[in-house]
Amino acid sequence: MTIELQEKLQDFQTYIDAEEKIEPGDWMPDDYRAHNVRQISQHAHSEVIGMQPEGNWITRAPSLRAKKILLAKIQDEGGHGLYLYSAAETLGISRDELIEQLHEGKAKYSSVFNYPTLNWADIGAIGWLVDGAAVTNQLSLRRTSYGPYARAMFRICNEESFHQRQGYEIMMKMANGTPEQREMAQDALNRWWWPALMMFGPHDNQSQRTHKGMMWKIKRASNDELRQRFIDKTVPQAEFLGLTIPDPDLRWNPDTNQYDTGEINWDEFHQVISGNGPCNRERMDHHKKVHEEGAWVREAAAAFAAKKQAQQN
Ligand code: FAQ
Repeated sequence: MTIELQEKLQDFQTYIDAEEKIEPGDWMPDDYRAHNVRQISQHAHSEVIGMQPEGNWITRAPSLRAKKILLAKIQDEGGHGLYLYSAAETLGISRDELIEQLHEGKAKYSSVFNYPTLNWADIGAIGWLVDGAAVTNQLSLRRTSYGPYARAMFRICNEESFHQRQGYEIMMKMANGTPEQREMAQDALNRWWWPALMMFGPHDNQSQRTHKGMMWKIKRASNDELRQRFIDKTVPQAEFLGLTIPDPDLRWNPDTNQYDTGEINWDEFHQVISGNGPCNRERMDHHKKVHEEGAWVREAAAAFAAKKQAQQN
């Protein structure tokens, strides 16, 4: 490494340590750029693929009110994907390349969206637990060091908090409904609890990306810290619903002032992120199909932009 590069890297770190934001035109190490492209694009893919499990229930929502709320929520998730793709594009990669990486399996999306939604209670559990986990992570990402990513997070967090509450409302209705509805709510919690905990990624001592992510303040809290924060706020919410968290080892630890939990099934996690979860193939096939069907929209938009550009010249 040349002395000039060493000095640039040091200045960059000093700038980050002073809590300054890195903006698209600023000099940045190649690894910093690549780390952000990877994380932001995987985040964007998660938002967009995450529309599928819930989209499955729009036509079967139990009331017009429920349908309107679910439609709005799913549209929000699509919007989050768009903000995030735009943030990634400021790092010099095109939307087409990002989608290609997803289709070729080079880019991941959150493991949690590879589980099926079997009934209406699952829509409540997704809002409560999946959006609840997402917002726990995203609140910390509002302080991420890359400016466009941090700004996208502010808006996204406001919407995710509403999503969490709409999910909790569904769970509340079902948990206080008929014995069958209550059983559905408990069953949904049983199926979504562990996948929600897996959203935070491997334990800190197994997470290869955490060190650099934290050094560059791209990540502002570690996987385990965020998971614990989520557990500590969600367990009392389950108690309020009168539902049981499906973890026989869960108990309050007065010494740490936190809940202790059982271990996540990491084999299952690795299976899901390597493409072998219950719905991986279905999610990706659907995305590819819809992407192909939408080719004419992209062509029309590109032709319109080119025509406008020609008129301006
Ligand atoms: N699923 O070394 P680490 C939402 C990968 S948004 C799949 O710990 P890092 C909204 C990881 O990418 C949910 N892959 O990595 C919504 C890395 O792979 P790579 C998404 C996972 O980056 C709600 C490898 O394992 N949120 O839900 C997972 O330091 C409802 C090693 O892991 C974000 O993306 C996983 N669970 O930490 C939408 C937030 N965990 O790239 C619709 C931004 C880990 O080396 C409905 N992302 N991996 O091939 C992050 O905060 C971080 O990237 C982590 C992972 C925490 C996900």
